[in-house]
Amino acid sequence: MMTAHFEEVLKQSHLHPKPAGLILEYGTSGFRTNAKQLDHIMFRMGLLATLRSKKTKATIGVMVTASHNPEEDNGVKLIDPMGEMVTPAWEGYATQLANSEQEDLLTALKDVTEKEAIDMSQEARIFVGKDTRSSSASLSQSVLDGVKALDGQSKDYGLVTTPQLHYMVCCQNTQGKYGEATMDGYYSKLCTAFHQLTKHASNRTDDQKHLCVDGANGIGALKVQEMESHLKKHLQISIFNDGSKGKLNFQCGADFVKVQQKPPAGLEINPGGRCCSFDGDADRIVYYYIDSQRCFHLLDGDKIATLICTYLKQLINQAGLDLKIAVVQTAYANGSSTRYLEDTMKVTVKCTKTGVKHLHHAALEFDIGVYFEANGHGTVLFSKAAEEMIQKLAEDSSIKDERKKAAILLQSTITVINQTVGDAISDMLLIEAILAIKGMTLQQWDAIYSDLPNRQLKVKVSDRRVIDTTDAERRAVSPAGLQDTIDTLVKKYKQGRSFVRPSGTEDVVRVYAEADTQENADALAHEVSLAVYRLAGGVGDEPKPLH
Ligand code: 16G
Ligand code: MG
Repeated sequence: MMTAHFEEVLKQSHLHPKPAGLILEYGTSGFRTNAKQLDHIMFRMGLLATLRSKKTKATIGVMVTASHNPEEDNGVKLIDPMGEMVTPAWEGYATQLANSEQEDLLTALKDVTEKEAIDMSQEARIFVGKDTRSSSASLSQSVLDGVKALDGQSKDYGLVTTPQLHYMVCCQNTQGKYGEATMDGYYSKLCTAFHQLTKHASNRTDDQKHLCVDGANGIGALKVQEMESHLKKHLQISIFNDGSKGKLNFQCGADFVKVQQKPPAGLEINPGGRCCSFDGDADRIVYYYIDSQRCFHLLDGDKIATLICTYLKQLINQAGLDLKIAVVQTAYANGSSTRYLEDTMKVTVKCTKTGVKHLHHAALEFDIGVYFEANGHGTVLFSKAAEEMIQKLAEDSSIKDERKKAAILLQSTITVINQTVGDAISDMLLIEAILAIKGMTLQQWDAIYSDLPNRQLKVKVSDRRVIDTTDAERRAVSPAGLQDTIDTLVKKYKQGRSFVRPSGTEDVVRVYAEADTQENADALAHEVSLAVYRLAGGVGDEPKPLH
């Protein structure tokens, strides 16, 4: 029987041949590279997702996207039954399968089925989604071919944001308890909760209801348009970079805005107006505005986490609930945000390695875990016990007034949040609701704390794996001497902080520096880049000073 299944795989795999010698790795967010190199990977991920589905006896998701990367790239990642990232052991299988030469593919497949003791007669069901890249249509077809070759059932959701596909998978595997696994189900769940929340905001003016969204010329723009009828004018969105003319992620989108610290091209920005940018698959969001001097102000993932945390803490207190709230960040979090959260707000802050799965995992440890990367990817996780306590209180007819209101707000807050993964649309609705309820402007939100000036740079080296880190990527243990050099450099600058790490998505080493002034942050980043270049095998020209 095993052989029968695999014969079909063998036949089909020749239609999706692997270029000999090509080696790719399932990285921080799946496979990601130039779209031309990905056809065999897609087919094989269709196969692997089918095995994963048989193993877990649940629906598995496969998303075709390269997020904020250029249009020419593409990528793929697998989604586990509860809508979370696929478990690490299977990331390993993904790499093995991807790198097997054509003639070894069956052996590699058999290896997984044996190691995992997979019952091949078990049914399999796969949800597939894709972003708007021109390569995504044929690549997602290759995923579907892989599923079919192993006799799995598939449902093609077509164009969806990454978090929408995570949501669908979770809905399906919870038999609708998390929501209905349709686009309509997604929009009505989120928008109903948004209306419930904003009902509590008194006298919102049209100005306060208006938001400019930079869709990065990607899927997020399409989906915000699709959502508009559900919002019923409770939120009035002007969409820019909707993909009708501009190029995906080109001079726009959340990554561009965060890294360049300036507004995207193609967006009309007026002083004081609220603006936000999504990335290419709408799982990141950052906010920003320009002041009356036309000076740009960014509200990144750290500011978002702080806003959400402040709001939730207040509600929990009002509701009289004993729930522990914590914030999970990475080393990229601005030092000011960490200090504010720990010293002023007195909440627990945990630092993890970069990558959604690490933050998500850490956030699960708390009653309420708010996690955000500075780049704008994040969400809030409520433990089952916390959700039940909130639910019970909201339905308790013996409590009144403030407590009751807080419990009801908390309940709708849970509903508006996509707990499976960071979701730009869901985060946007949550942020808009919080600002409305608190009657807060972006300037007021921004004033909660002031960011320390910072700079991110990248250095090309011949092999980025020579850099090994520890302490949630805050310290380099190799190559020898690098950390000592960084320590010495950091001491030269007031409020200096810097760290280096190999990128998980690009062939570079990333450098982050922060200091009391922008000049100092830039100078520190440059000096650390030079140290990386010299001690870790830099290639090409030596990094030049920024000024
Ligand atoms: C991926 C990660 C993101 C992380 C980024 C870092 C997921 C879904 N996405 O986009 O969380 O911030 O990689 O990239 O995990 P880097 O390693 O190239 O700096
Ligand atoms: Mg993304």
